[in-house]
Amino acid sequence: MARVINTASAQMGPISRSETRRDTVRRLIEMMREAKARGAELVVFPELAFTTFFPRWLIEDEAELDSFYETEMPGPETAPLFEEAKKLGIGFNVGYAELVHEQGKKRRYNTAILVDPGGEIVGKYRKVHLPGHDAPQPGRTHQHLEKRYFEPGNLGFGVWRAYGGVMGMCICNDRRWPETYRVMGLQGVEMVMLGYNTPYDHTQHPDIDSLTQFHNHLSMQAGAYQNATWVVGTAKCGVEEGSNMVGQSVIVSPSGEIVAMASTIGDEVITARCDLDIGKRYRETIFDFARHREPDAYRLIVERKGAVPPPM
Ligand code: CDT
Repeated sequence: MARVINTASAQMGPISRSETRRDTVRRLIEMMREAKARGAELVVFPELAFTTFFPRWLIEDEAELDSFYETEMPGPETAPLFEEAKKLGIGFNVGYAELVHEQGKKRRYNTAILVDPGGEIVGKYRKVHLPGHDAPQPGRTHQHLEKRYFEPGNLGFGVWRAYGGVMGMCICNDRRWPETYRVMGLQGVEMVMLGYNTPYDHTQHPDIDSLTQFHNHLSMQAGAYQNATWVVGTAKCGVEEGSNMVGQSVIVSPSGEIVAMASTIGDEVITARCDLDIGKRYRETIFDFARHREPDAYRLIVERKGAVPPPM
């Protein structure tokens, strides 16, 4: 019997700094309803989906900074999303800024969760690859201070048995790193869900930045194909507080092909019928890791430690 997850990616247009969580959650619920009406059982929302992308500013007042984080999930303002999911019988993946007290310290993470159609959290991931800087950079119109506002995630790249398959999560910049997908691929991942906030000016090198859309898709398509997994990538996009961010949210098949793509830079739901067994065709042939990978050879190269090859 085919193992199909009818999946939606719910792209968001900009969230202004003044928009309340109540309003943002309302937008998410509206897209969740549309996803359900179109037959989806799982909907993937963006990174940091409840607020504007606050790492673009230097925020020195701690109380103000804290106001962008969730201290509980669900909390009073996010609970309606969970309640609606339960009512509709649809699961979701969503990203948010997480503030917790761990080992006697205040800790901040860029986090995503997977929620089942009963409204229960079944998995949590904390972003590992944090881009940008820990201090403001002169001459930039928009900062990218993720290294200041978050610690690297301490939960690794786990996978979860849910939705009849093996599900994994990563967040935004993680999608550019082959290790992200491979660590989950080695655990048999069948669908990787991720959200992103990607400004067009993220490197400040115009020749690289003009390739932002290409690199966005290249990373996800390569990750999908090379690890025989579905990848669902959901943007927050459009011009948010003056920062122009890429859209083109996609659902990518284990073949590496894009099977659904957003065509606006606003709130938009796209859907696809994701047959998990498509991944098996690749996992049992060209990417049969057990038969074809050569971990010992990779280890030799890594242990040499230098980029310079040894003399002949
Ligand atoms: N949010 C996030 O990780 N964005 C990065 C671009 C910013 S780099 C300064 C990304 O890789 O899309």
